[in-house]
Amino acid sequence: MKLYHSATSPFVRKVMVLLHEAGATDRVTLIPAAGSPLDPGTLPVERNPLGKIPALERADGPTLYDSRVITRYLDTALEAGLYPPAPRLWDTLTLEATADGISEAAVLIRYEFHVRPEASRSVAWADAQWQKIDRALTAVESQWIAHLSGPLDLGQIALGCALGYLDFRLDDRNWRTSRPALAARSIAFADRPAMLATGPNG
Ligand SMILES: N[C@@H](CCC(=O)N[C@@H](CS)C(=O)NCC(=O)O)C(=O)O
Repeated sequence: MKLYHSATSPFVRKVMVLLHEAGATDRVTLIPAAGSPLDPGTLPVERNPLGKIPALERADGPTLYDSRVITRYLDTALEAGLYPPAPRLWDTLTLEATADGISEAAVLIRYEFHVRPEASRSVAWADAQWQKIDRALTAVESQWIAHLSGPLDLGQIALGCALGYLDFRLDDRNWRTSRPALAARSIAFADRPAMLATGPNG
């Protein structure tokens, strides 16, 4: 399989962490890809019409995207067990959606200030994206800490990748302030070998 990859993407990182946790990094060849909505560059637009990564090219079927489809596919193919049976599955999927929403809003803030032409940038719009992140982090702090103590799943992995991206790109927003439980968990999670081996510094 070929994985269209960038070390800075929190969505690609989810897939890479799954592969590391499953001991299956040798199952994919990484294809470097980089670009943006304004300049697709080497993004796999022929494989994913949305022009986004990750995308997973398979020998025996159409290319898969987005990250949640790829992680479900690999979890099944590798029997990784990172999506638990229902009813816990619904919690795992909701946490994964919450974490991916944090990453999406953070990537949009990044694009706003580094991709959009300077004359059309909007601080108010970027701040509105941050409000989504802020609410999601507050929800995690108040409702999800017990889940984070449970068996490893894709909700936890997606959250670890989202927080890693906030530290990487939006550190000045100080997301840890008033979230002591999540801050402590994030430090422990970031120490997992699969996290240390992936991401912008992996
Ligand atoms: N919902 C998608 C989001 C993927 C995404 O936004 N990837 C970014 C890189 S972090 C990208 O490819 N951006 C290029 C673009 O938006 O044109 C997923 O989970 O895979």
